[in-house]
Amino acid sequence: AVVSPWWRSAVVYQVYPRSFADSDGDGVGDLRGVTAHLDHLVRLGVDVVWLSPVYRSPGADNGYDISDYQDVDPTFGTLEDFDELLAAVHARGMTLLMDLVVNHTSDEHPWFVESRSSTDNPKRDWYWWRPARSGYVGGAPGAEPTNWASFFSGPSWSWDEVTGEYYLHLFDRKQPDLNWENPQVREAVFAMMRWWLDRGVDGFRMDVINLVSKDTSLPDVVAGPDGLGDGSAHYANGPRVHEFLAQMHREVFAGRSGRLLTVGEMPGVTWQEAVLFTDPARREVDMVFQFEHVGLDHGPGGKFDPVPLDLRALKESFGRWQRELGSRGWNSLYWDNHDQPRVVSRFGDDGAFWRESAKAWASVLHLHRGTPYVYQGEELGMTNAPFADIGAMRDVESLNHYRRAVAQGADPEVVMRGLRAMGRDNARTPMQWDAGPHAGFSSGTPWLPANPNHGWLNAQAQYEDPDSVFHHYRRLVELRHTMAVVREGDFTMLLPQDEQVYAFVRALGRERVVVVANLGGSPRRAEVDLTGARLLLSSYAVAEPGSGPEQPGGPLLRPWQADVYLVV
Ligand code: ISL
Repeated sequence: AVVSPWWRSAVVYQVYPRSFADSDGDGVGDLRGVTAHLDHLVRLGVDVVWLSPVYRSPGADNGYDISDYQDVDPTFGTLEDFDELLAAVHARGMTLLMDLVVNHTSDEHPWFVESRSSTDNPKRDWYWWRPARSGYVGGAPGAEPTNWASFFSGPSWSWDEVTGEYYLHLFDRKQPDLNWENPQVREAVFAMMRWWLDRGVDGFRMDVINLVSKDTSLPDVVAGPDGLGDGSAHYANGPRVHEFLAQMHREVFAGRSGRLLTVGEMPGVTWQEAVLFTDPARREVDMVFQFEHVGLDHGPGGKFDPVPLDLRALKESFGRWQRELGSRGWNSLYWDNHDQPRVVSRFGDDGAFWRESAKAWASVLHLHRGTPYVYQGEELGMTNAPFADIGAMRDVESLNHYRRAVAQGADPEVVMRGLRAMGRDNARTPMQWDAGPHAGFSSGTPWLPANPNHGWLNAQAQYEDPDSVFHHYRRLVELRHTMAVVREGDFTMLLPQDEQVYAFVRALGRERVVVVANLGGSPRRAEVDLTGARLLLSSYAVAEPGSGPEQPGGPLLRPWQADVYLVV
């Protein structure tokens, strides 16, 4: 029999170090802060820590712009602090993933500094340099080599005066794209990865790794009114991406032992591609982060023009991924990360039903088949933050979007509404440890203020409350660790057309786990037969008399009531 990989029973916890815990009072979280709070993760029961970037960086995108891959940024500490953290993680029986950001570097990385210095230096071809569009003056509007929009607003090419050419940056202008066509680039990346594995890390979360292979003919795309369009058809899941990842696997991971894990972050990945990326026989990556479900509330104007979530669309999407990655491949499961607004504010109710809705969304996610990811603070039900105005925001994506949208005539208040709902800073306010100043995050002034709700919403309060969101997450982790049906069971969606109830069955042998979740603020009957079912976990602490599983026609669920049943 095939032994199933260890990570099928694992839960991963993402630490965003800038906002987790500040040990030295400079207002920015750091590695010693993470080490000091590892017992929070132990209490929760997670298996793996994914650490967002701590490498040397000018900080244009909070560390996703790296200027030295083999050092720690002084804001976060030193390599010695890193080794201490790694040892402390291992001592607690957990493993640690680094964030691997190799689609691009910082423009201050020595590779790019050299590359931009002349057209004939040995590293010129390590990045994407192109002359201005023919017939145009370099630097003039519309002279960019392609009309692709950057993820962070504006063109994805910037003009460089020194050598009179443009360089490609799918993200900010301070994040030039590496040219993976050049074998030396790949070798340099692989050598760096081996260096970290030799140091003891247990794998990588690979930033936008499905964008590394571009269509080298760099075609234009259909453009919007501002002359820019979505170029992703020419760089997402590109022609050589599988070849590159297979080479990475051979040159970096093959032959290494231990509890290794690789997860590729892949905007725009389809399930068909995901099967190929994660089929163990192909030796590329263990799992991928897909984006379908976090795009369902993006409106006609994009992510900052949100529309209400249609639950049927979510079920169609998740159901399809569960089915198609059922026998080959493996799913990652997430609502939150450092790029997404908080799930309880986004899809739940962060007012009257804060607790129940946070738990309901947690149960739905964690009982799917796949590896769940918990983003720091999600296990407390942390919410979006009240940003007064653009001056209170820090994220480069939000700032660029605001500047460009307002310059193009948008109403600033309308732009702010989109940013308040969807901006990435919502996920980046300090971790709420206790009710004290700055939520116990820092003794100094935090780089982004703590959410004012930390007076009642904090870890300390939740440890002591058996009915807390924290203990609910802890129980979900425990279910995965103790029940084979949660890890390996088949998945069947129920009631696909119901607009408010999310229900499904996991089955393994004679065991069935049935999840019945009312994801709305009004009572709702779920037409699910629960004869003989035993309640394992609910979003409500106390069952309402007569509301049990045995009701004819299925249970009548209270607002945001999500129940997990076992049928044997
Ligand atoms: O949030 C997004 C912008 O709308 C996403 O498209 C995001 O940029 C995309 O998921 C890629 O994210 C990763 O790479 C970015 C970095 O800013 C994100 O923090 C990182 O998770 C560039 O490195």
